[in-house]
Amino acid sequence: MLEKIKHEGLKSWIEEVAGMCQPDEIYLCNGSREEYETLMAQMVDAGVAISLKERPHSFLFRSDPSDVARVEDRTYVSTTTKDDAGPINNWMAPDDLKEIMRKLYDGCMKGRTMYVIPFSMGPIGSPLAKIGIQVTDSAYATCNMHIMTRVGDKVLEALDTDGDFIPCLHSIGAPLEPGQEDSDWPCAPMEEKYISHFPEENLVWSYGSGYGGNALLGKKCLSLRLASPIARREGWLAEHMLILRLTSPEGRQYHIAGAFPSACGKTNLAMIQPTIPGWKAETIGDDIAWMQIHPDGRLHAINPETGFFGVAPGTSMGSNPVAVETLKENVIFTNCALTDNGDVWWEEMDGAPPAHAIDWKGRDWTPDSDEPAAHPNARFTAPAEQCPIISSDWENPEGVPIDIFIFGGRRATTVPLVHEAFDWDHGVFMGASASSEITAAIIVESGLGNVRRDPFAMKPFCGYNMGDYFQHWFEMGDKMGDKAPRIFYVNWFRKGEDGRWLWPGFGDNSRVLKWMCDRVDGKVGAMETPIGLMPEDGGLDMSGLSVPAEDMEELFAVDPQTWLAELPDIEDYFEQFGKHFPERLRAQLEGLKERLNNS
Ligand code: SAT
Ligand code: MN
Repeated sequence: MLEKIKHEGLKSWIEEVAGMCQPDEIYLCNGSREEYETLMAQMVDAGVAISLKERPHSFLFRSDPSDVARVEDRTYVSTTTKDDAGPINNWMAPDDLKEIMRKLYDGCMKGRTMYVIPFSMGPIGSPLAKIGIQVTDSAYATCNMHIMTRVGDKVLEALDTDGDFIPCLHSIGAPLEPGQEDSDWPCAPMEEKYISHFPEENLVWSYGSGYGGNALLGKKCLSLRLASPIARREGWLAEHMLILRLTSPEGRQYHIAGAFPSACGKTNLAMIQPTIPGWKAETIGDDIAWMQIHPDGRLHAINPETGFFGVAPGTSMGSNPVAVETLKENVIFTNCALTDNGDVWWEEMDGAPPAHAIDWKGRDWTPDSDEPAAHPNARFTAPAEQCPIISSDWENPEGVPIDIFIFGGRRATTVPLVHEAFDWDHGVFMGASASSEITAAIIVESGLGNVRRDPFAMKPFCGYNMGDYFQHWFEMGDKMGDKAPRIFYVNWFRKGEDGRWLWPGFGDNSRVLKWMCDRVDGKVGAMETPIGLMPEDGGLDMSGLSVPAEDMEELFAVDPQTWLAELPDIEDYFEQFGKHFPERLRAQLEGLKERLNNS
């Protein structure tokens, strides 16, 4: 099986891992459709996957109830010194962490097959692409990798005999004794889960979880936690951002990259259907952007992935018709509910809830049940090429030139619908001080709904000291000068005192995007406020939409006292970066304080 591998370094790494994990068999993936179908058929036969009668080539999986999201407490950035990982990453020295994990890996694949997955993040041959090799004992992870990355022989060819690759070792951590019956979603207990990154040697070791970001190692592990320090060294950006193209009625194209924390609507925005006449949107990516300064001086972005791993609950014709279309076939669903006619269901799907379903835990469910039928972080894994508005340039190895950066999060109060940075440095401050209410996409101690700082939506994904990351952003701006993208901050989630959303969101967010495009072209003015530039009265195109005047006022309200009250929290947050904290960021904080005090 491994004869196909001509790369000695790769072969010896696989042999070393196999010696440690002791799988019954080793299988080298070729990335073919047939391979995917064979693996799926095996999982259906084993009762682990449910083939959906109502959706061609689509399958439902139910995870163990303990394995439903990324586990930030169990995620490590392991550098020689703690200082290099910085204050907001979990840290352990590489030798110590490896010693613990080697014991766990010892014999962990007994009774199982070890899949070897050669994959490329980014179009093979793109100057930005990176090759990884994931080894895993999960057929589920293997099938997901087929959708999310470019898997197969082409990758081995590109690697040739001596190319660079990033080794990514994954085990669910559940060896099988002879005769032992397997469970539907084997995984290790929480205290044995480790999602470990060794940026100094570009290595990922993940153990104990079969879920998404913990198991599909090309995604957060390689493309963000390892890629971010590589990007810093090499002078580019690896970001937790969607990429989309907007085309105006005049045919002018704008490219937008937006950073939002997990489960804050990145996929919805990436697939936006503008409600303003004549404007067209195309999707390029919904989660990760790799961006390099092009010879033309502008920042060009590629989406390193080939699929969408999106949150299912809330996805509907109202919120994201493009996703609904994308999900018609060839989809892997995880932790959704199963209807009696053999389809998936989740909360806020179109139409009435089913009278009966099987919930994500495999129990009978009716609309009277106390718990939701789908887990709030239930996911779909769908091929990007199935997206009806995927851009013809989504695999362009040169990427697309970014005009606009958007930062944002979920905030019920305080933060207005949109404001623009005065300049690049101020934009870096906006990204660095970004905050959001906690969503179900992560397991953290503080619980849902609490506000936390999530700089650049990279808190869980930055593979080095975040203070240095801020500095890197300043330096990228210096290099780009007046060719740098403009920076904006949005909050689609502001609520009235009665708890209602003030802004309709979804397709109507195009009104805000249009204002940004008009700003880029110098077509509209802006009002100066202490926190940034905001639309002038009537600056936002509201044609065909009626939002009560009081709501509009509240959406754009900036209360200096509320902002001043938030500054100590931002200051405390910044404090922890110590000598890594850039002076330029402190100057921004002082500037904001002064403007608020003078207003
Ligand atoms: O589980 S993932 O990390 O892949 C998705 C997310 O939280 O953004
Ligand atoms: Mn994400």
